[in-house]
Amino acid sequence: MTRALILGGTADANLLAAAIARAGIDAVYSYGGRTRAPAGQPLPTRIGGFGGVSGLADYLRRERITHVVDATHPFAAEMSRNAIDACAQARTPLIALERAPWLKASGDNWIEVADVMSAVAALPKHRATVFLAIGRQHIAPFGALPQHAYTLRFVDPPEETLPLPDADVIVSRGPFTLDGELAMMRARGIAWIVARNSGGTGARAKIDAARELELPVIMINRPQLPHRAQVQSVTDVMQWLGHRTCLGA
Ligand code: 3Y8
Ligand code: NAP
Repeated sequence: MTRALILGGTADANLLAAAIARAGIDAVYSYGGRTRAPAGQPLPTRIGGFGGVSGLADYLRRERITHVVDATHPFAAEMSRNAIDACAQARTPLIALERAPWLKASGDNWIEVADVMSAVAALPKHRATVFLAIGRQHIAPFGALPQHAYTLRFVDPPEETLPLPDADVIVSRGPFTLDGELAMMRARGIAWIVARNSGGTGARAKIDAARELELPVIMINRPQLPHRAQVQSVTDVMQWLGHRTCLGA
């Protein structure tokens, strides 16, 4: 009898949860507890960490999970690595629902970097207006460049003072629209954008807006993950779970 654990927290995970609920498959949706009011799901939901690899392996055994789908974000590397190790320990089949990275199109002005520290190093030294579209967890390194006027975007309002003397926070959870991104960038005179190569559609609009406004994007590439089975569509996950969705579902 199938009982799936969905490691969620993304738009793709939400689409998968809807398909699983429609199919009547027994499953649990899991959030990491990063946001105050995560979107509701049509599945029983748990919120918070498992307690590392061993905590997740124990959870899989205790909850008699038969399949794990890692539908987390490409930058949720620790969760993804833990899932690989815990599923190996508990001998639970694992698959990742991984969306393709954004590819540079003609007209894009990208500076591709490996990590946040390299993104800081890629910014100009002279004062500039910079849109940091990388969330809240990795802001501190930009404190090395206090001369810039930063626009940040968080899901929830900041709880503590920011390590940046000139920073304004937009509180919004996305998905975002091209018109909205163009209007925001023009109104704020944004000259640089720092983004992660999340892929998917929920955060793509800022990349399209940057191309239209001919702005440079410092693009942080995804962390490397150990090998795991992965697919790029909800339909493929449903088939992996042993459920044939009607075509085009
Ligand atoms: C808690 C679940 C939906 C899903 C929305 C997607 C799209 C919008 C793009 C920008 C970039 C960023 C950030 C972002 C995107 C979707 C999707 C996606 C980027 C929620 C969610 C949770 C989170 C966690 C949050 C992180 C932060 C990252 C903001 C829910 C809304 C910047 C990633 O304040 C914090 O601590 C937030 C932390 C991890 C990255 C960071 O380091 O700050 N996502 N985002 C999940 C959990 O607890 O398990 O609250 O409902 C999900 C979504 N975020 O409803 O359609 O699917 O990718 N999320 C990045 O791309 O760099 C925003 O502003 O342009
Ligand atoms: P992370 O750094 O890879 O994970 C750190 C720890 O958080 C994990 O070891 C685990 O704790 C816990 N955790 C993370 N995701 C979890 C989940 N779905 N269910 C239960 N525990 C989880 O994770 P992150 O980058 O902060 O991402 C956290 C969540 O936000 C994920 O659901 C992810 O899909 C979503 N998200 C992240 C980004 C991003 O940019 N990183 C973007 C959009 C959405 P334990 O070790 O205690 O088990």
